[in-house]
Amino acid sequence: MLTGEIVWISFSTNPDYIVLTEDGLYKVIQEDTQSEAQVGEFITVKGTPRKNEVYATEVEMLEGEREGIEKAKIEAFLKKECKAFDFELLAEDEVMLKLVKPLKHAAEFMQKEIMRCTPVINRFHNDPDGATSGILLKNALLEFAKEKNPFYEAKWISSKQADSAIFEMKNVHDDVETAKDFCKKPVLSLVDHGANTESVHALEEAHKNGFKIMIIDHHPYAQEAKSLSQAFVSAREFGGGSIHCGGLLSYEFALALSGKADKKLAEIAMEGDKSTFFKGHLHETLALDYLVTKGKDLKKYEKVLADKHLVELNYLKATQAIKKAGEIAHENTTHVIAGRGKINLVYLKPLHKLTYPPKGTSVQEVHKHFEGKDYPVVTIGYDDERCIFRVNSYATFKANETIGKIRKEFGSATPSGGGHEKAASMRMQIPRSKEILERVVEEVKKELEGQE
Ligand SMILES: [Mn+2]
Repeated sequence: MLTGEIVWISFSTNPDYIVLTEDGLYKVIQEDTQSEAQVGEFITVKGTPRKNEVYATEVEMLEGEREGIEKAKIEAFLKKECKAFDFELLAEDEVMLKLVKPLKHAAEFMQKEIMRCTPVINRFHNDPDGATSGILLKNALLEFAKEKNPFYEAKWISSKQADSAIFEMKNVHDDVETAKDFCKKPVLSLVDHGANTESVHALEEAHKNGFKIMIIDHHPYAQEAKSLSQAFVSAREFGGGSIHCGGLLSYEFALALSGKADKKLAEIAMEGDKSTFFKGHLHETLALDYLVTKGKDLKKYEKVLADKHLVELNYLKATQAIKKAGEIAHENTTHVIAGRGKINLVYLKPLHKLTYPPKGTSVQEVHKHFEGKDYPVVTIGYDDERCIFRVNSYATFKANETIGKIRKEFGSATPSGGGHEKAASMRMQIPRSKEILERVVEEVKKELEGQE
């Protein structure tokens, strides 16, 4: 006899059940019975056991007090089975040390979901940091499943590449559709994106739709994003930031979840996000940077990363594309003299036809020739919708501060913007973009003229 909670039901006329009991998972095959139970209901089954399968001769539903007793036993079983591994920190500082607890909590949360056969939507940011995060997550979930849940299927994990660092309303609609393929709601895992204020609206919608949510991120975070999540790992919550990148956090999460993780993926992530925790140079990083703009297929990324020749091929394609973009950017650059300093204005529209590299890389291609100069240089890439700033080390100008000032002046005509002192960007709205750009240049000019 077997008693437990139904955690999975097959899509068939006389369905099989996967039942979570106080001593593990069993598949119940209905041969002589024809019950129609729901996920989350408790049953007692009589029948012939064969390994972890039972051929049912009798299925009885449990209710009330008996259900309560079984529920408590299963909770106790999950508590015993789902314990995060101790893990070493690849990069150790105060922020990472403080993240150990939320990482372990997130790992145990996911372990329990895997034990419950919950499908996972594994959404990741569309850059090398995000893509490696997505790979680390998926593999850790499958590794844990391999050890603990023989019924868990790889196809229950739906990996999806985001279009930005924002979890959007259209994503929720897509996830609601994905959920229809399963007998239960998947848990939503958002890595290297989704924690910011701009994502809150969609997170609320996902919550309303019954999704449990896990977020692992290092972008600026909103308190609401934390409140809406069952598990929330944010480097920003403990004073961290860009160097504590998604792939680094996902690597530690993977170790906590399954005891195993590929360190190289964390290194690619760190290089991709320019984390100072990693000093090396890997061709995989640029290859992946190129690949994420050409498709959205996590399996393809893994295939390329596992093959030296494919890495080189994609690295070369990326390098050539950057060189070409740099030439176009250079041809479309004008200069403004500002005291001892200089402003480079790169018109980005001619680059729109290129799907790779990102516009920031093209701006950097122009800017890099001025990096070591002994006078201040600010390079601004612009089109009707954005300004991208690069500031050389000599300049005391702070791009993020000027963006803040401009955004205060123009309000909703500059819907978003920010970044660092030396590299930042701002969105502009079309009817006023020319006027905004003129103000930006005026402001930068004043700052550079004020510097010796
Ligand atoms: Mn990142």
